Amino acid sequence: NVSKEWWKEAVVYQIYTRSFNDTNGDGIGDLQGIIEKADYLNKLGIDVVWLNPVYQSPNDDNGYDISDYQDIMDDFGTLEDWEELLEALHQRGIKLIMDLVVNHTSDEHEWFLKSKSSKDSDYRDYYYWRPGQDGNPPNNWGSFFDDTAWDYDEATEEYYLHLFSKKQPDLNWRNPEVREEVYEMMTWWLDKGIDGFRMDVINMISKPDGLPDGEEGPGVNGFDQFVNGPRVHEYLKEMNQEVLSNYDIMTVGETPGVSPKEGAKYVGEDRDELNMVFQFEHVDIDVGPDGKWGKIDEWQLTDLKEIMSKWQYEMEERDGWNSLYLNNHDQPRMVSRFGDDEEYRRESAKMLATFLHTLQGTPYIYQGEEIGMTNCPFQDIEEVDDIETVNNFEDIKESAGGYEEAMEVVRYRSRDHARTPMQWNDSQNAGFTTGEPWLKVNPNYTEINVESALEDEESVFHYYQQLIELRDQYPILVYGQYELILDDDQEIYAYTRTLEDEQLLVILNFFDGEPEFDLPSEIEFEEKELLISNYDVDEAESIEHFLLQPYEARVYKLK
Ligand code: TEU
Ligand code: CA
Repeated sequence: NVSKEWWKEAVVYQIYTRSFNDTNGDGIGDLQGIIEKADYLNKLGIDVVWLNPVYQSPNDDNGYDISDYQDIMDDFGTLEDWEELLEALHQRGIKLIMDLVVNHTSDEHEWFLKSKSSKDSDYRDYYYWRPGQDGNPPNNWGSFFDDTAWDYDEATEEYYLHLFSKKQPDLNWRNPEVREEVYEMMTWWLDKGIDGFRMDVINMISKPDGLPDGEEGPGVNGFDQFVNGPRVHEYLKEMNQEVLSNYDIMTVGETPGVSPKEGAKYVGEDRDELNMVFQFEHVDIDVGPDGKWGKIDEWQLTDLKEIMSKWQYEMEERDGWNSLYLNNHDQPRMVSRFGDDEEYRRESAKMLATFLHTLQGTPYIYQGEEIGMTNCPFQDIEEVDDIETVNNFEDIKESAGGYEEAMEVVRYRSRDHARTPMQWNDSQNAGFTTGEPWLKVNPNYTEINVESALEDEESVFHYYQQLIELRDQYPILVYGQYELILDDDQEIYAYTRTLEDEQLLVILNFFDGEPEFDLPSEIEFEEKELLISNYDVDEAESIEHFLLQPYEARVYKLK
């Protein structure tokens, strides 16, 4: 018996402001650009917008390096623009959640400038400063964007910790003053009327005593030490107590390296921490033994079923709630990765959308996903801006065995696939900007764009609209209990959802073959109703046994 909550019934739309819509011709998306598209968002039918960081930032990592938490990045506008955006969304019944990046700040944040100024500074202990060991860093931890997680400061002769770039020093959460500052800042935003937070790498905020060496690669060295650290739940309970519990909001924590069992500790109903986490198991499915930037791993549909089903079953069992996503600003485009971005782009985009919106959990749509945007054919590393791809490129070249081979990996995995400008129409720069776009526009914008999607009844956009409407209409889509069927099938992913005496049957062909579907005999019903499908289906047709078309998706309601 799952408890009812508005954030369980919501569909979230993620906006990467820099790439969404530019209104002043500087080539960078801005807050006015979102306001201009508020009716578009409303038309799609989404309930919540999640904004990637829009705070003051020197942009070493596109806003994930924050120099002032209580002001807006100049590129994006002003605090007044932000207030206007909040109102434009609220007027349309759309909620707004903000990105909370408090594992680290920018090295240009005044806390860090003070911290760095002297060993005796009152702010010294806001960050992790340690002496080296015989000229080497204090431990073996790696950074996601550099070899070592430590940078040496000549003036005070100590190293500071940065799990991401050296312009993103990690905050010291052991210091109660740091926690108080963070809670005050959160309260300031909540009092402005926002509806929640997405919390960046929130499971990395607690570092173990003594900062011991960790395991070496294939991923980032020391990962085992700094994720799900010893005091992380204590901090989140405190944050919940002091801040979150005072408001009717939603929270979603980004938690790399978390299993359902660990995940449930963050989101279990009686834990009083967060509402949901973004888990990474399914988006790491193609990460091989050499790590994220190594050789791309083959995966089977049964692997995906196993991961997703595990999360479906265990969240229900442990009174947690799933977040549902197949891409975001850090991941390649889902249709290129899990579907087919050529012949069956439209069909596979709809099939994957059906998948996301018919599982138990809250679906997150990443901008452009609703028109089936694809990965970008980057030819040259010069076309890529992302700090992660660029900083790792030397290593990628080495392990891939050459420049062209490395570009293959980039064309598969770079975060910039998600960050190319939103494709609004077929005019120059896809209607994103009248100036020079900050990042290359995907050349396929003449074909894939919002304007043509809105004109076409059969478009991916209209299919998303329909899926979102269905969730509003049928509580079983939100709350129904998931059960995998045809477990071993390598082409078809099928499941049922059950709520009281109702049942849904979801049938998804994940590939371009035409596999046979055989209805398991334990599924019994008298009447069936087709709720949605991505091909024309004869509704009278029996579903005991039939052939699926490439990337076909069907959802039936059974009685
Ligand atoms: O990402 C954290 C994270 O672990 C990864 O998903 C990251 O994108 C990287 O690809 C690891 O290989 C979050 C943000 O979503 C990301 O955009 C930021 O760069 C990062 O934290 C630092 O704030
Ligand atoms: Ca602009």
